[in-house]
Amino acid sequence: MSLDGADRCHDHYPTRVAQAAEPIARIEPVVWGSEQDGPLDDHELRTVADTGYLVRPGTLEPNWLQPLREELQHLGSRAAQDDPRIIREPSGGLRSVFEPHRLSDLIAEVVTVDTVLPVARQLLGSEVYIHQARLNLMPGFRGSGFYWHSDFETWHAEDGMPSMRAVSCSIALTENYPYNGALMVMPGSHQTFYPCVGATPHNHHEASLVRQEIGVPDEATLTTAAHRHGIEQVTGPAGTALWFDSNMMHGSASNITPFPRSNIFLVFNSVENRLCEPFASAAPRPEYLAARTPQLAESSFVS
Ligand code: 6CS
Ligand code: FE
Repeated sequence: MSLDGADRCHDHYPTRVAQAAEPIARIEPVVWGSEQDGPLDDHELRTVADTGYLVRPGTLEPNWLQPLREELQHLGSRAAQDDPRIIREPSGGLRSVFEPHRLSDLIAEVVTVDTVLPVARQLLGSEVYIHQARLNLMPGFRGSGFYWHSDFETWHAEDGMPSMRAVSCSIALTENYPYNGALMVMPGSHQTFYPCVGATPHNHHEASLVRQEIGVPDEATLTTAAHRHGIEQVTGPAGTALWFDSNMMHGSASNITPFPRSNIFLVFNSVENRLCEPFASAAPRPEYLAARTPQLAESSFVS
């Protein structure tokens, strides 16, 4: 379902409202393509539709992993101190690096491997482009977590993403144990949009990427959602990909173990779902957080 013209930018999911609002049932499909459109089989497609996520071990072969971990360290040490794409932990360590696919050819290659790009195209049922990419380092001892949130709520409110037709692919570069900050999801929560209370502060991303307090559901809503959907933790060896719907409620605990939980986080958006003006923010976020001018690359990949 792709809306043309003015309908395309109609706000179906009002959020950042003045007082608590009822949850809104999702109107879009979750999976837009079918079995013959890519590498996922019918069971995998149904898993994504029903739960909102899919774990695919072996997405990156072992020979990718050490070069990527070294690249991750190089990016962190090479980046200019005042580069806004570098997000640091309160302790000063590296937390995230945005636009890594533009800073590293090796990471740009990951985007187009046959276990990544074709899956995104199949799930979204169209050509795709990178809405946002980041490296999350979640270092040992000092990696602070990510509070519960729906990415789509932020991308809708602050980036102007009109519909739930985007999918995230988080590829583990280190082992994800239950105890080193592995992602937690609420299976099935992708079918409900939870409006959040509180107007978007000016330049919100300068705070929210370290600790998000606006654009997160209140504790009563999260309690109801957790009882309704349960909580699953996604663990697995390096090279495993977690695909999850843009509206999946997720979060991760802090990492006080010696074992880093680093991943490459790629967000694919459908070319049918290009950004409108923000639905609940005065100004769009910077290009490195939300691509507003995706270009066609030589690999016929829109990045
Ligand atoms: O604000 C964002 O776009 C980012 N924030 C989080 C916590 N997850 C999604 C995304 O990377
Ligand atoms: Fe997120």
